[in-house]
Amino acid sequence: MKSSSFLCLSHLVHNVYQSGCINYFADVTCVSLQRLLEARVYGESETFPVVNAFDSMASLNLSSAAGAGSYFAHVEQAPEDPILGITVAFNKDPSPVKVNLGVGAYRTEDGKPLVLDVVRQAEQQLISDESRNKEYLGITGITHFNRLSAQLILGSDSPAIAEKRVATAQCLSGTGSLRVGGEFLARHHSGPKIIYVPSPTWGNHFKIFPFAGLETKTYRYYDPKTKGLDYEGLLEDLRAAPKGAVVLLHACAHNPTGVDPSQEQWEGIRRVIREEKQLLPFFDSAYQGFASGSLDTDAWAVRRFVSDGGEVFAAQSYAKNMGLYGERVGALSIIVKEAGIATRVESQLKLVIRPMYSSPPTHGAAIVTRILSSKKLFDEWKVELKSMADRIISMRHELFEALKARQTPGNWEHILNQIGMFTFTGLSREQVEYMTREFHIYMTLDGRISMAGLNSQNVPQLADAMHSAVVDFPQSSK
Ligand code: KET
Repeated sequence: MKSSSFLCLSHLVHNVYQSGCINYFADVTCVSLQRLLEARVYGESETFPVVNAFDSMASLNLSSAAGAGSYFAHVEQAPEDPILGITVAFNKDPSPVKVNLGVGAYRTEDGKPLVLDVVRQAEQQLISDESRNKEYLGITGITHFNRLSAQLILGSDSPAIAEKRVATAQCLSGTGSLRVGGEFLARHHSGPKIIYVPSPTWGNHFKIFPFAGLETKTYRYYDPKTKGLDYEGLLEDLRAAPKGAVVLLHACAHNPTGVDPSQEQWEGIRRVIREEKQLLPFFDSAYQGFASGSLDTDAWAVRRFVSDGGEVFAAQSYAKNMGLYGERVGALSIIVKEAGIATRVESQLKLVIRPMYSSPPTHGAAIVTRILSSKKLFDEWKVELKSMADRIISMRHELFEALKARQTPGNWEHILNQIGMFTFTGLSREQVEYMTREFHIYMTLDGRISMAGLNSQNVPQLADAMHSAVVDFPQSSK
């Protein structure tokens, strides 16, 4: 690291401490800045583009900057997000046959975004309810929504809820729930402020947690050779983690691999986490109902960890399972040992949220509250959810059969075996780039495809593209 850069950051940290306006949060801000410094030390500037800006600040001479007196002439063009940037590239492509299999967003058989019928019904009810207003919500959102969300993930008969051991906050979808949970941990976890995430994982975890103030490390998860779980590697890495560290677990439908532990393997993981290392599990539940089509089956692992009486964090998203992507509705639940702790934890969550975005938006959470509190809507939702999950599963079969028909080299059984919205194809970056260039198939460079973007019309095009890529670049499949 350049020493001038270090001086500049130190100066910034000093200023943060000095400025009275954010003094309560000075520690956390400094943790984040500290992380930026570390990122620079470890050469992670690609992952942390903001660090580049700090570097440039070091050499900034305001009076003679080339940008005609701009304070921001040093700002570098940031790279697009590896997932959301795919949609940006897709939108720019004029081809009529282009297919977007990048972002995990459900599409109908006609390739259109879907607004669930239960969501439309709930919105109709909200519009005609004249008692509603546009006042601010409380800092942790709609109380009824929070209770229903905790019941959805933990089960309506959960002893933890009955014993008032759960603190829940309505947050900005799954991402916001992870971010708030991460910052709460950075401030209050009495164990090491380190979170272990699976390798690979949803890329945003590497940005959310360091900026929340947690050091982020990985544990082995996926074995490219077997295209399955590296169970032994996973256990070994968790056993090597410091006692009390946090472990991020995908509740179901692991993103990007589509590989979940079996119930027996979950038990083995739980024993290491609870009995051997007293680690703290943090579940990311972005796909409840999407993996198996059943809300209860997909919450099995979370409920198993809660049932042993230990502490659990759970971040829920309603983006996928209710199709409420842009409404940004989700919840963070923290399950602790006793009611008194839960009350105090909730009071501290408010101190995390208030300076971040003050309070969450109303509309999405009001929709969810209507659906979860009406037996009729809830039952209808389960049917719609199952039909989305089933359509994805049928696309797995269609793609598998299409590759078989083309006699595409390789074993493609994993397309059938993987779970949830994605298939981790094993295609290399070179193959993906070729498919985008030649066939207008848009997908993430790690070889992940969103099965939810497939339909009977575009499966043949994808199969042709995969076939050509594998034949033309045979050595590069992972
Ligand atoms: N966790 C996981 C594992 C996840 O895949 C996503 C979204 C989220 C959390 C956050 O979702 P939210 O919309 O904040 O509730 N994943 C898809 C979209 C994205 O990258 O934002 C994706 O992987 O395509």
